Amino acid sequence: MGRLIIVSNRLPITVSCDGDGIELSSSSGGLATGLGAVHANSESLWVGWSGLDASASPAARRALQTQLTSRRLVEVPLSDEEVSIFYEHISNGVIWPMFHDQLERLPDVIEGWETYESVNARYADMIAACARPGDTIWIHDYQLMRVPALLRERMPDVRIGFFLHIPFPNPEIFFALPRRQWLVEGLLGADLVGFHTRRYRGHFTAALRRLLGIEMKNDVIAYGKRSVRLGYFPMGVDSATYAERAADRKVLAESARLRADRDVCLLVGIDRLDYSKGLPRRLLAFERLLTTHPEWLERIRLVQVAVPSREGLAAYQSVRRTVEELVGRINGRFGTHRWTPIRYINRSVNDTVLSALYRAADVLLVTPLRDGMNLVAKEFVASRVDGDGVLVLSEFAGAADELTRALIVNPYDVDGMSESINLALTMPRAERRERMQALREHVTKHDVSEWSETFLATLVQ
Ligand code: GDG
Repeated sequence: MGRLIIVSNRLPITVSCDGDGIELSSSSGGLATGLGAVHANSESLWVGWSGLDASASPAARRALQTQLTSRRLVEVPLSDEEVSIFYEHISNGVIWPMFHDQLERLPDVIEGWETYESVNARYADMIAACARPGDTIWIHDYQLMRVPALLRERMPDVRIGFFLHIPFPNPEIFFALPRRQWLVEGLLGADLVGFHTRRYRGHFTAALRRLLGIEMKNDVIAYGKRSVRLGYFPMGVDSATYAERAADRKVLAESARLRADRDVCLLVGIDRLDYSKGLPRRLLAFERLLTTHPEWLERIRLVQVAVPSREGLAAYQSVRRTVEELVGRINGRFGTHRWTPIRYINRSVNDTVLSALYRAADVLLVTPLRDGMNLVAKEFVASRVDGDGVLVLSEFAGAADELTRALIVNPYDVDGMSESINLALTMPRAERRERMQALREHVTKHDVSEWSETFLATLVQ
């Protein structure tokens, strides 16, 4: 029986470097936590970049190596220039906005595809150096879309799966990308390409039809002498862990602190500070609510966690400025000496506070303009062991296909969102509980282990 080799741009760790010393902690992002259990419970290897600065001392590098080896992690080192071109410019500056339908954010001139290719080739080389016959390779996400084809050249017979964590755009948008065919051909080096939803797979098959004249039959396409399976696998969360944490003493104490003022209803938002997450319109909807429903003045509070992200890119600095201006304006306009409408937290919070926020919220706001899945929505549901709480969810998050008993909103419709928030705040208890029960049944049944097991079982079938 072969091993599993997981491949992602970043390894599931955060490295902090102090001179020659090194400290490793586990990352808490969706992909890292999602695959963490698979990695912990098997003989797998995990290949990726450590995030360690290229200027770290040789002693620090050696210390890192030892720690990585003990965790079965294999590093692909990247130079500063590669990080800047492959990761920041092409992956986050071109592919990310395009795949989230934000064509106007593309730079006028796109340069750096050669670096994307050469870095992807280095990942392929590293996998080929580690893999043994019979191993299964599972590659993740938009930074590594050329790796399946590059690895196939090096290892024609190895079993390769690829999962895209972000949406695949409508071909009308995707076709604007100068290197569209080359990227698609990169993915077709895999035996199985997986998406979060049926719709994203539909966009991909439409692109294949138009670019290569290929049709899918029974989830499979014929590509040269090989066949490639295309599937959709909605990612879940580790619902048992969230449920357990929600009942933890520390979490309950923190949640009680958040609810100290019993007359104030709590709205919560938790997002990376990314333009795709729809924060400005969410804040405008909150402002509109305070204007059109003044009965909520001094009776609601929004706690918004906005985790800093990709701060080197101008688009991210700009969304941060917009969000901070809006928070300042709304707090200045409506706040009183005893009440501040928005509590804005521009850093990540620890797991205890995260669970307490999920547990304490009357309403969770998940209103992205586009989101591959959105795990925050599912973590909230998994945390509501009390069976209460309302989820307001954007129709443009992949999660909306499954979480149909949430209050579904159009994140571009500020008025509509504000009315939906009012509806959420005034929803009768029986309806809240009935909706939450339906959501909980889904999220508990379709958890992250089901996701990884189904993907891997489809890959080896
Ligand atoms: C990409 C796709 C897709 C967030 N803030 C804190 C914190 N988090 C954790 C959440 C959650 C994860 O980060 C965020 O996952 P999302 O799914 O919401 O969003 P992306 O980061 O954009 O992820 C997305 C996902 O990949 C998986 O395929 O769903 O569509 O864009 O797990 O809990 N964790 C802690 N403190 C925070 O402040 N501890």
